[in-house]
Amino acid sequence: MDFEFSEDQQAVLDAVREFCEEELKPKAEETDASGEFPWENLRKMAELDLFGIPVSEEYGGLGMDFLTWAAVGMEISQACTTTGAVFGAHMLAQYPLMLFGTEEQKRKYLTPLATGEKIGAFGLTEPGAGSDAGNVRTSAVLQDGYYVLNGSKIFITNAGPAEIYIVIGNLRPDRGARGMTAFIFETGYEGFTIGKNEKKMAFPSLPNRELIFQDAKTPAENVLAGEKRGFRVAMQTLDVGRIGMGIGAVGVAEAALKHALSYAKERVQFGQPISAFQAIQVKLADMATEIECARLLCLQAAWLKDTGKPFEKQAAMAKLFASEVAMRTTTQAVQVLGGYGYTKEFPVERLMREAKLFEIVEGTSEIQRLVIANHILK
Ligand code: COS
Repeated sequence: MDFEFSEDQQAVLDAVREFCEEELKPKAEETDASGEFPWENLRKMAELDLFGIPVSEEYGGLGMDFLTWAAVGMEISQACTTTGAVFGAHMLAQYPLMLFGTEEQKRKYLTPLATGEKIGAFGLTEPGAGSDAGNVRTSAVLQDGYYVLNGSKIFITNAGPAEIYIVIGNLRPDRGARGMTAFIFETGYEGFTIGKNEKKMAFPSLPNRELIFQDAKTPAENVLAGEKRGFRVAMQTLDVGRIGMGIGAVGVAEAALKHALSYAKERVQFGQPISAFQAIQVKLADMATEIECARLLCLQAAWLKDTGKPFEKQAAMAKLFASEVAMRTTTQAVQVLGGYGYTKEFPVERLMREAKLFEIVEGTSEIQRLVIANHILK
């Protein structure tokens, strides 16, 4: 087994690390506090071709793999958690197009997403369809060459700034998952509007908004993967999305460990840096070990995907483990910083609030355990 990145992968990673150090990290606090979508960061990432890493060159991508995408995502998330979350959510719109898009859909929609010219979002969740993803009630009817949708979506990451949306509607709401169908929507389509933004525990600069469909029309050719295949589209999208959330969680955990390490080396108590005390060393060692395990699980899931092997179980494990590691690591980082860790002077309290998102979004820890159990009991 080879754990080395190839020369090409390493070259991308080196460029990304430099970009993160110079551009993202220095203004990560500002990006978080601003409440503004991080357009400037995203524009620079587009210049570096970071949005289309696993997309083939004919659709504007780099033609690389999900392993590189995952490793890059970890670097971005570690440097700026908000930008990392946008990067992860963007893939939820790209991936179903990569997997199911017709040639025309790929040219029209995948290309601007891969080049970073446009941001994407994925609309599945509804007030009554969260963990129960098969219960989508947004109705869809084919009329005069258009699908007409009525209903709403909630908590949609990137909604607002995004210009391309993959939306799961239902041709037969009475038949649950069996009627679900995926559609492509663009900003400005008749009857399609963006609703309220959620005020959250963390990530104020990351939009999580409602999508509202009131006789909203999308052309018939914008059906993705064919009628009544929407549940499969959603599940397969979430498989990759879970790797995306895993890498975001690893980034948050790594950022917390870095702050804990530097504080422990500087903070003097009882006449020596607290890093000299075994009580602190044990915490730091556990944090580092767990992060390494989470990172390897995420990279393994991405590698399995790249090699065409089943990766769904590993993706769920990666998301589950990495998000719980992020929660444990950030909690311990606050503990290492003590009273200062509880203040807003240091970023670890923010990281702890951010970590909680990953245990919930794109399938709660409980759902990941169900998915894993289904696989191992098969
Ligand atoms: N890839 C492809 N097909 C899949 C799949 C996957 N990962 N998971 C399920 N399917 C298919 C099954 O093969 C089955 O097909 P058939 O009807 O042809 O046999 C069908 O989908 C139904 O599968 P299953 O019975 O397992 O579905 P459930 O309704 O029991 O749902 C869970 C399973 C709970 C795992 C699913 O609803 C889920 O993942 N929920 C969480 C959703 C989520 O993450 N929400 C947050 C969204 S944030 S964007």
